[in-house]
Amino acid sequence: MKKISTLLLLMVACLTASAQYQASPEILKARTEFQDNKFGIYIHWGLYSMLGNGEWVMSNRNINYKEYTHLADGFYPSKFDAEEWVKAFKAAGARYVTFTTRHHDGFSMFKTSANNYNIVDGTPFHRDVLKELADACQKYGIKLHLYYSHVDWSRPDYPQGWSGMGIGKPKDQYNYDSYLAFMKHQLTELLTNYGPIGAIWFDGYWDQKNNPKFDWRLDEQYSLIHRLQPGCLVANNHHKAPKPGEDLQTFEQDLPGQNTAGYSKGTVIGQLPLETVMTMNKVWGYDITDKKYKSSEYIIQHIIKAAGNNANYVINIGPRPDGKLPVEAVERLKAIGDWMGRYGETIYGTRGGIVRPHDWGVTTQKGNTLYVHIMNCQDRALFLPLTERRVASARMYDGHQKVRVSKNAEGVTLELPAVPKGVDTIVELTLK
Ligand code: H79
Repeated sequence: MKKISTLLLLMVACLTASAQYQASPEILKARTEFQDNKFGIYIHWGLYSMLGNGEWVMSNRNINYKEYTHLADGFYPSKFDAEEWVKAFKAAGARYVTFTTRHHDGFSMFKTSANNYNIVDGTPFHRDVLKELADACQKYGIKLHLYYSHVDWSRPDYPQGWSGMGIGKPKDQYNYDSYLAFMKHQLTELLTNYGPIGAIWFDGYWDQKNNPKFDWRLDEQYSLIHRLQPGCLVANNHHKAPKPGEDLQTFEQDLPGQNTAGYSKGTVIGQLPLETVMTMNKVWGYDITDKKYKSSEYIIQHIIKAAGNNANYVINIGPRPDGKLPVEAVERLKAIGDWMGRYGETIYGTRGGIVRPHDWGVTTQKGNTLYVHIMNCQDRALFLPLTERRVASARMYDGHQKVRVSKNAEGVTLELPAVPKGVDTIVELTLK
Protein backbone atom coordinates (compact mmCIF):
# COMPACT_ATOMS: atom_id res chain seq x y z
CA MET A 1 0.00 0.00 0.00
CA LYS A 2 2.75 2.36 1.03
CA LYS A 3 4.58 1.53 -2.19
CA ILE A 4 1.50 2.28 -4.28
CA SER A 5 0.85 5.62 -2.61
CA THR A 6 4.52 6.62 -3.02
CA LEU A 7 4.26 5.65 -6.68
CA LEU A 8 1.07 7.68 -7.07
CA LEU A 9 2.67 10.66 -5.38
CA LEU A 10 5.67 10.35 -7.68
CA MET A 11 3.42 10.22 -10.75
CA VAL A 12 1.51 13.30 -9.63
CA ALA A 13 4.81 15.09 -8.93
CA CYS A 14 6.09 14.22 -12.42
CA LEU A 15 2.86 15.33 -14.05
CA THR A 16 2.83 18.66 -12.23
CA ALA A 17 6.50 19.22 -13.00
CA SER A 18 5.95 18.72 -16.72
CA ALA A 19 2.66 20.64 -16.67
CA GLN A 20 4.50 23.58 -15.13
CA TYR A 21 6.56 24.11 -18.26
CA GLN A 22 4.45 25.59 -20.99
CA ALA A 23 6.68 26.39 -23.94
CA SER A 24 6.02 30.02 -24.90
CA PRO A 25 5.18 31.09 -28.48
CA GLU A 26 8.76 32.43 -28.76
CA ILE A 27 10.14 29.03 -27.78
CA LEU A 28 7.88 27.17 -30.19
CA LYS A 29 9.06 29.45 -32.99
CA ALA A 30 12.70 29.01 -31.93
CA ARG A 31 12.32 25.22 -31.86
CA THR A 32 11.01 25.25 -35.44
CA GLU A 33 13.86 27.51 -36.58
CA PHE A 34 16.32 25.24 -34.79
CA GLN A 35 14.97 22.22 -36.66
CA ASP A 36 15.08 24.11 -39.96
CA ASN A 37 18.74 25.04 -39.39
CA LYS A 38 19.85 21.39 -39.44
CA PHE A 39 23.63 21.89 -39.33
CA GLY A 40 25.93 23.52 -36.77
CA ILE A 41 29.55 23.75 -35.64
CA TYR A 42 30.74 22.98 -32.11
CA ILE A 43 33.79 24.75 -30.72
CA HIS A 44 35.79 23.43 -27.74
CA TRP A 45 38.38 26.03 -26.87
CA GLY A 46 39.92 26.96 -23.52
CA LEU A 47 43.07 26.85 -21.39
CA TYR A 48 43.27 23.07 -22.01
CA SER A 49 43.93 23.78 -25.70
CA MET A 50 47.44 24.89 -24.70
CA LEU A 51 48.27 21.42 -23.36
CA GLY A 52 47.25 19.82 -26.69
CA ASN A 53 45.70 16.76 -25.07
CA GLY A 54 41.93 17.27 -25.19
CA GLU A 55 39.55 19.14 -22.89
CA TRP A 56 39.72 16.47 -20.17
CA VAL A 57 43.50 16.75 -19.72
CA MET A 58 43.24 18.17 -16.19
CA SER A 59 41.20 15.26 -14.86
CA ASN A 60 42.86 12.59 -17.02
CA ARG A 61 46.38 13.54 -15.95
CA ASN A 62 45.49 14.54 -12.36
CA ILE A 63 46.86 18.05 -12.78
CA ASN A 64 46.71 19.94 -9.49
CA TYR A 65 43.80 22.38 -9.59
CA LYS A 66 45.91 25.35 -8.41
CA GLU A 67 48.83 24.57 -10.70
CA TYR A 68 46.43 24.43 -13.67
CA THR A 69 45.27 28.01 -13.11
CA HIS A 70 48.76 29.32 -14.04
CA LEU A 71 48.03 28.35 -17.64
CA ALA A 72 45.88 31.49 -17.74
CA ASP A 73 48.92 33.77 -17.35
CA GLY A 74 50.32 32.36 -20.60
CA PHE A 75 47.14 32.25 -22.68
CA TYR A 76 47.56 34.62 -25.59
CA PRO A 77 45.78 33.36 -28.74
CA SER A 78 47.52 35.86 -31.00
CA LYS A 79 45.93 34.61 -34.22
CA PHE A 80 42.32 34.55 -33.04
CA ASP A 81 40.02 36.19 -35.57
CA ALA A 82 36.31 35.66 -34.87
CA GLU A 83 35.28 36.82 -38.33
CA GLU A 84 37.61 34.35 -40.00
CA TRP A 85 36.04 31.52 -37.98
CA VAL A 86 32.47 32.58 -38.63
CA LYS A 87 33.08 33.10 -42.35
CA ALA A 88 34.48 29.56 -42.57
CA PHE A 89 31.46 28.15 -40.67
CA LYS A 90 29.05 30.07 -42.86
CA ALA A 91 30.79 28.91 -46.05
CA ALA A 92 30.46 25.34 -44.79
CA GLY A 93 26.70 25.81 -44.62
CA ALA A 94 26.46 25.87 -40.82
CA ARG A 95 23.54 27.84 -39.43
CA TYR A 96 24.71 27.91 -35.82
CA VAL A 97 27.81 27.62 -33.67
CA THR A 98 27.93 26.25 -30.13
CA PHE A 99 30.81 27.71 -28.12
CA THR A 100 32.32 26.49 -24.84
CA THR A 101 31.89 29.51 -22.55
CA ARG A 102 33.19 27.54 -19.57
CA HIS A 103 34.18 23.89 -19.66
CA HIS A 104 34.74 21.50 -16.73
CA ASP A 105 38.13 23.12 -15.96
CA GLY A 106 36.14 26.13 -14.70
CA PHE A 107 37.89 28.80 -16.80
CA SER A 108 35.49 31.33 -18.36
CA MET A 109 36.09 32.22 -22.01
CA PHE A 110 34.11 35.45 -21.51
CA LYS A 111 34.20 38.53 -19.29
CA THR A 112 32.55 37.70 -15.99
CA SER A 113 32.36 39.73 -12.80
CA ALA A 114 31.95 36.54 -10.75
CA ASN A 115 35.72 35.95 -10.56
CA ASN A 116 39.02 36.84 -12.25
CA TYR A 117 39.47 33.39 -13.71
CA ASN A 118 38.35 34.50 -17.15
CA ILE A 119 39.91 35.45 -20.48
CA VAL A 120 39.62 39.21 -19.95
CA ASP A 121 40.80 39.58 -16.35
CA GLY A 122 42.94 36.46 -16.00
CA THR A 123 45.07 36.39 -19.16
CA PRO A 124 47.44 38.82 -20.91
CA PHE A 125 45.10 38.64 -23.93
CA HIS A 126 42.43 40.78 -22.17
CA ARG A 127 39.97 40.33 -25.05
CA ASP A 128 36.43 39.03 -24.65
CA VAL A 129 36.53 36.36 -27.36
CA LEU A 130 32.86 35.57 -26.78
CA LYS A 131 31.90 39.17 -27.51
CA GLU A 132 33.96 39.10 -30.70
CA LEU A 133 32.35 35.81 -31.70
CA ALA A 134 28.85 37.12 -30.90
CA ASP A 135 29.45 40.23 -33.04
CA ALA A 136 30.77 38.16 -35.96
CA CYS A 137 27.77 35.79 -35.68
CA GLN A 138 25.41 38.78 -35.79
CA LYS A 139 27.23 40.21 -38.79
CA TYR A 140 27.11 36.99 -40.82
CA GLY A 141 23.70 35.76 -39.67
CA ILE A 142 24.74 32.70 -37.70
CA LYS A 143 23.00 31.73 -34.46
CA LEU A 144 25.12 31.56 -31.32
CA HIS A 145 24.56 28.69 -28.88
CA LEU A 146 26.45 28.53 -25.60
CA TYR A 147 27.91 25.47 -23.92
CA TYR A 148 27.92 25.82 -20.14
CA SER A 149 29.43 23.18 -17.84
CA HIS A 150 27.65 22.13 -14.67
CA VAL A 151 30.91 20.56 -13.49
CA ASP A 152 33.70 22.77 -12.13
CA TRP A 153 37.16 21.41 -11.32
CA SER A 154 38.41 24.80 -10.09
CA ARG A 155 35.89 25.64 -7.36
CA PRO A 156 35.79 23.94 -3.95
CA ASP A 157 32.10 24.87 -3.62
CA TYR A 158 31.25 22.51 -6.51
CA PRO A 159 30.41 19.16 -4.83
CA GLN A 160 32.93 16.46 -5.77
CA GLY A 161 31.58 14.26 -8.52
CA TRP A 162 32.66 11.28 -10.58
CA SER A 163 35.34 13.29 -12.46
CA GLY A 164 38.39 15.25 -11.29
CA MET A 165 39.08 12.90 -8.38
CA GLY A 166 42.85 13.34 -8.43
CA ILE A 167 43.29 17.10 -8.90
CA GLY A 168 43.82 17.92 -5.23
CA LYS A 169 40.71 20.07 -4.82
CA PRO A 170 39.33 19.95 -1.25
CA LYS A 171 36.29 17.69 -1.08
CA ASP A 172 34.83 19.02 2.18
CA GLN A 173 34.15 22.64 1.23
CA TYR A 174 31.26 22.07 -1.11
CA ASN A 175 28.32 24.42 -0.95
CA TYR A 176 25.80 24.01 -3.72
CA ASP A 177 23.89 27.17 -2.77
CA SER A 178 27.04 29.17 -3.36
CA TYR A 179 27.92 27.32 -6.58
CA LEU A 180 24.39 27.68 -7.95
CA ALA A 181 24.44 31.41 -7.21
CA PHE A 182 27.70 31.64 -9.17
CA MET A 183 26.20 29.78 -12.13
CA LYS A 184 23.08 31.95 -12.13
CA HIS A 185 25.26 35.06 -12.04
CA GLN A 186 27.18 33.83 -15.08
CA LEU A 187 24.07 32.70 -16.95
CA THR A 188 22.64 36.17 -16.41
CA GLU A 189 25.79 37.70 -17.89
CA LEU A 190 25.73 35.33 -20.86
CA LEU A 191 22.09 36.13 -21.59
CA THR A 192 22.45 39.89 -21.08
CA ASN A 193 25.78 40.91 -22.61
CA TYR A 194 26.01 39.00 -25.89
CA GLY A 195 22.81 39.70 -27.82
CA PRO A 196 20.33 36.99 -28.77
CA ILE A 197 21.45 33.50 -27.72
CA GLY A 198 19.98 30.54 -29.61
CA ALA A 199 20.46 27.98 -26.84
CA ILE A 200 22.17 27.27 -23.55
CA TRP A 201 23.69 23.79 -23.75
CA PHE A 202 24.43 22.27 -20.33
CA ASP A 203 26.85 19.42 -19.75
CA GLY A 204 27.93 17.51 -16.64
CA TYR A 205 24.70 16.23 -15.08
CA TRP A 206 26.19 12.71 -15.17
CA ASP A 207 29.03 13.84 -12.85
CA GLN A 208 26.81 13.32 -9.78
CA LYS A 209 25.77 9.79 -10.80
CA ASN A 210 27.16 8.33 -7.54
CA ASN A 211 25.18 10.85 -5.54
CA PRO A 212 21.58 9.95 -6.51
CA LYS A 213 19.98 12.33 -3.99
CA PHE A 214 21.78 15.30 -5.51
CA ASP A 215 19.40 17.96 -6.83
CA TRP A 216 20.83 20.23 -9.52
CA ARG A 217 17.80 22.53 -9.16
CA LEU A 218 17.53 22.69 -12.92
CA ASP A 219 14.13 24.38 -12.79
CA GLU A 220 15.72 27.51 -11.26
CA GLN A 221 18.31 27.64 -14.04
CA TYR A 222 15.88 26.88 -16.84
CA SER A 223 13.31 29.44 -15.72
CA LEU A 224 16.04 32.08 -15.38
CA ILE A 225 17.10 31.44 -18.98
CA HIS A 226 13.55 31.58 -20.34
CA ARG A 227 12.85 34.73 -18.34
CA LEU A 228 15.98 36.55 -19.56
CA GLN A 229 15.59 35.49 -23.20
CA PRO A 230 12.14 34.06 -23.95
CA GLY A 231 13.36 32.58 -27.25
CA CYS A 232 16.49 30.89 -25.88
CA LEU A 233 16.32 27.09 -26.05
CA VAL A 234 17.50 24.93 -23.15
CA ALA A 235 19.49 21.77 -23.85
CA ASN A 236 21.09 19.42 -21.35
CA ASN A 237 23.51 16.67 -22.31
CA HIS A 238 22.40 14.35 -19.49
CA HIS A 239 21.94 11.37 -21.84
CA LYS A 240 18.42 10.84 -20.49
CA ALA A 241 14.88 11.46 -21.76
CA PRO A 242 14.05 15.22 -21.82
CA LYS A 243 13.17 16.85 -18.51
CA PRO A 244 10.62 19.64 -17.94
CA GLY A 245 11.91 23.02 -19.08
CA GLU A 246 14.11 21.62 -21.86
CA ASP A 247 13.53 22.51 -25.49
CA LEU A 248 15.65 20.07 -27.42
CA GLN A 249 17.21 16.65 -26.92
CA THR A 250 20.87 16.23 -27.75
CA PHE A 251 22.80 13.02 -28.42
CA GLU A 252 26.56 12.75 -27.95
CA GLN A 253 28.64 10.95 -30.63
CA ASP A 254 25.64 8.97 -31.99
CA LEU A 255 22.52 9.46 -34.06
CA PRO A 256 19.30 9.29 -32.00
CA GLY A 257 18.51 5.64 -31.34
CA GLN A 258 22.11 4.45 -31.72
CA ASN A 259 24.64 3.77 -28.97
CA THR A 260 27.98 2.96 -30.53
CA ALA A 261 29.85 5.33 -28.18
CA GLY A 262 28.25 4.26 -24.88
CA TYR A 263 26.62 7.59 -23.93
CA SER A 264 23.08 6.75 -25.05
CA LYS A 265 22.40 3.41 -23.35
CA GLY A 266 18.63 3.11 -23.09
CA THR A 267 18.09 6.82 -23.74
CA VAL A 268 14.43 7.36 -24.60
CA ILE A 269 13.83 9.56 -27.64
CA GLY A 270 11.28 12.20 -26.62
CA GLN A 271 9.08 14.60 -28.54
CA LEU A 272 11.48 17.56 -28.65
CA PRO A 273 13.67 18.63 -31.59
CA LEU A 274 16.71 16.35 -31.83
CA GLU A 275 20.41 17.04 -32.23
CA THR A 276 23.51 14.88 -32.63
CA VAL A 277 26.90 16.32 -31.67
CA MET A 278 30.08 14.61 -32.83
CA THR A 279 33.83 15.14 -32.74
CA MET A 280 35.73 15.60 -36.01
CA ASN A 281 38.65 13.56 -34.68
CA LYS A 282 38.64 11.65 -31.38
CA VAL A 283 38.35 14.26 -28.64
CA TRP A 284 36.67 17.67 -28.46
CA GLY A 285 39.44 20.01 -27.36
CA TYR A 286 42.64 20.48 -29.41
CA ASP A 287 44.83 17.37 -29.30
CA ILE A 288 48.19 17.76 -30.95
CA THR A 289 48.61 14.05 -31.77
CA ASP A 290 45.00 13.16 -32.54
CA LYS A 291 45.02 12.94 -36.33
CA LYS A 292 42.17 10.43 -36.59
CA TYR A 293 39.92 12.84 -38.48
CA LYS A 294 36.65 11.69 -39.96
CA SER A 295 36.58 12.12 -43.74
CA SER A 296 34.54 14.87 -45.39
CA GLU A 297 32.35 12.13 -46.91
CA TYR A 298 31.65 10.68 -43.46
CA ILE A 299 30.66 14.08 -42.09
CA ILE A 300 28.45 14.92 -45.10
CA GLN A 301 26.73 11.52 -44.89
CA HIS A 302 26.08 12.14 -41.19
CA ILE A 303 24.46 15.51 -41.91
CA ILE A 304 22.19 13.60 -44.31
CA LYS A 305 21.58 10.67 -41.95
CA ALA A 306 20.80 13.00 -39.04
CA ALA A 307 18.31 14.91 -41.21
CA GLY A 308 16.70 11.61 -42.26
CA ASN A 309 16.43 10.75 -38.56
CA ASN A 310 14.72 14.09 -37.99
CA ALA A 311 17.76 15.47 -36.14
CA ASN A 312 20.25 18.29 -36.50
CA TYR A 313 23.94 17.51 -36.87
CA VAL A 314 26.74 19.41 -35.16
CA ILE A 315 30.40 18.74 -35.94
CA ASN A 316 33.07 19.81 -33.46
CA ILE A 317 36.33 21.66 -33.99
CA GLY A 318 39.05 22.09 -31.35
CA PRO A 319 40.90 25.30 -32.31
CA ARG A 320 44.64 25.52 -31.64
CA PRO A 321 45.93 27.51 -28.65
CA ASP A 322 46.97 30.32 -31.04
CA GLY A 323 43.32 30.73 -32.07
CA LYS A 324 43.54 29.16 -35.54
CA LEU A 325 41.30 26.34 -36.68
CA PRO A 326 43.33 23.18 -37.45
CA VAL A 327 44.06 22.87 -41.18
CA GLU A 328 42.33 19.47 -41.27
CA ALA A 329 39.14 21.14 -40.02
CA VAL A 330 39.37 23.96 -42.56
CA GLU A 331 39.72 21.44 -45.42
CA ARG A 332 36.66 19.55 -44.25
CA LEU A 333 34.60 22.73 -43.82
CA LYS A 334 35.33 23.58 -47.47
CA ALA A 335 34.23 20.15 -48.72
CA ILE A 336 31.05 20.25 -46.62
CA GLY A 337 30.33 23.75 -47.97
CA ASP A 338 30.66 22.55 -51.58
CA TRP A 339 28.10 19.81 -50.94
CA MET A 340 25.70 21.97 -48.90
CA GLY A 341 25.89 24.70 -51.54
CA ARG A 342 24.61 22.25 -54.17
CA TYR A 343 22.27 20.07 -52.13
CA GLY A 344 21.32 22.17 -49.10
CA GLU A 345 17.75 22.44 -50.40
CA THR A 346 17.30 18.73 -49.61
CA ILE A 347 18.45 19.27 -45.99
CA TYR A 348 17.55 22.75 -44.60
CA GLY A 349 13.96 23.15 -43.54
CA THR A 350 13.21 19.46 -44.02
CA ARG A 351 12.05 16.86 -41.51
CA GLY A 352 12.68 13.12 -41.45
CA GLY A 353 10.71 11.72 -44.42
CA ILE A 354 7.78 9.28 -44.28
CA VAL A 355 10.05 6.44 -45.39
CA ARG A 356 12.06 5.62 -42.25
CA PRO A 357 15.87 5.25 -42.37
CA HIS A 358 17.19 2.07 -44.02
CA ASP A 359 20.61 0.53 -44.68
CA TRP A 360 20.56 2.11 -48.15
CA GLY A 361 20.02 5.64 -46.80
CA VAL A 362 17.34 8.01 -45.57
CA THR A 363 14.58 10.30 -46.78
CA THR A 364 13.99 13.96 -45.96
CA GLN A 365 10.73 15.76 -46.65
CA LYS A 366 9.40 19.25 -47.16
CA GLY A 367 5.65 19.42 -47.84
CA ASN A 368 4.88 17.12 -50.75
CA THR A 369 8.50 16.73 -51.77
CA LEU A 370 10.30 13.61 -50.58
CA TYR A 371 14.08 13.51 -51.09
CA VAL A 372 15.42 9.98 -51.26
CA HIS A 373 19.11 10.01 -50.24
CA ILE A 374 20.79 6.85 -51.46
CA MET A 375 24.18 6.30 -49.84
CA ASN A 376 24.58 2.54 -49.95
CA CYS A 377 22.89 0.63 -52.77
CA GLN A 378 24.42 -1.84 -55.22
CA ASP A 379 21.45 -2.10 -57.60
CA ARG A 380 19.84 0.02 -60.31
CA ALA A 381 16.50 -0.41 -58.55
CA LEU A 382 15.45 0.67 -55.07
CA PHE A 383 12.38 -0.46 -53.18
CA LEU A 384 10.60 2.01 -50.86
CA PRO A 385 7.96 0.75 -48.41
CA LEU A 386 5.75 3.72 -49.28
CA THR A 387 2.05 2.96 -49.12
CA GLU A 388 0.40 5.90 -47.34
CA ARG A 389 0.95 8.40 -50.20
CA ARG A 390 0.94 8.11 -54.00
CA VAL A 391 3.92 9.20 -56.07
CA ALA A 392 2.95 11.84 -58.65
CA SER A 393 6.38 12.14 -60.24
CA ALA A 394 10.01 11.19 -59.68
CA ARG A 395 13.26 12.58 -61.03
CA MET A 396 16.96 12.62 -60.26
CA TYR A 397 17.85 15.71 -58.24
CA ASP A 398 20.97 16.17 -60.39
CA GLY A 399 20.05 16.75 -64.04
CA HIS A 400 16.31 16.16 -63.50
CA GLN A 401 16.30 12.88 -65.44
CA LYS A 402 12.95 11.12 -65.05
CA VAL A 403 12.87 8.06 -62.77
CA ARG A 404 10.38 5.24 -63.50
CA VAL A 405 8.24 4.24 -60.55
CA SER A 406 6.37 0.94 -60.33
CA LYS A 407 3.87 0.26 -57.62
CA ASN A 408 2.92 -2.91 -55.81
CA ALA A 409 1.02 -3.81 -52.65
CA GLU A 410 4.04 -3.18 -50.40
CA GLY A 411 5.23 0.10 -51.87
CA VAL A 412 7.10 1.38 -54.92
CA THR A 413 10.26 0.52 -56.80
CA LEU A 414 12.40 3.27 -58.31
CA GLU A 415 14.31 2.43 -61.51
CA LEU A 416 17.46 4.52 -61.40
CA PRO A 417 19.40 5.53 -64.52
CA ALA A 418 22.57 3.98 -63.06
CA VAL A 419 23.83 2.18 -59.96
CA PRO A 420 24.15 4.93 -57.31
CA LYS A 421 27.68 5.80 -56.34
CA GLY A 422 29.47 8.58 -54.49
CA VAL A 423 28.54 10.31 -51.26
CA ASP A 424 24.81 10.60 -51.94
CA THR A 425 22.48 10.05 -54.89
CA ILE A 426 19.26 12.01 -54.52
CA VAL A 427 15.90 11.18 -56.10
CA GLU A 428 13.18 13.81 -55.77
CA LEU A 429 9.64 12.46 -55.46
CA THR A 430 6.51 14.58 -55.60
CA LEU A 431 3.78 13.03 -53.48
CA LYS A 432 0.06 13.30 -53.96
O1 H79 B 1 32.32 18.68 -23.87
C1 H79 B 1 32.49 17.39 -24.41
C2 H79 B 1 33.05 16.43 -23.43
O2 H79 B 1 34.15 16.94 -22.72
C3 H79 B 1 31.87 16.19 -22.51
N1 H79 B 1 30.72 16.34 -23.39
C4 H79 B 1 31.16 16.73 -24.69
C5 H79 B 1 30.17 17.60 -25.42
C6 H79 B 1 31.95 14.85 -21.96
N2 H79 B 1 32.07 13.75 -22.66
N3 H79 B 1 32.10 12.72 -21.85
N4 H79 B 1 32.01 13.18 -20.66
C7 H79 B 1 31.92 14.48 -20.69
C8 H79 B 1 32.02 12.30 -19.53
C9 H79 B 1 30.86 11.41 -19.64
C10 H79 B 1 30.96 10.17 -19.24
C11 H79 B 1 29.90 9.24 -19.43
FE1 H79 B 1 29.16 8.04 -18.12
C12 H79 B 1 30.10 7.92 -19.87
C13 H79 B 1 28.52 9.46 -19.31
C14 H79 B 1 27.86 8.24 -19.61
C15 H79 B 1 28.85 7.29 -19.94
C16 H79 B 1 30.16 8.35 -16.36
C17 H79 B 1 30.20 7.03 -16.74
C18 H79 B 1 28.86 8.72 -16.20
C19 H79 B 1 28.07 7.62 -16.46
C20 H79 B 1 28.88 6.56 -16.78
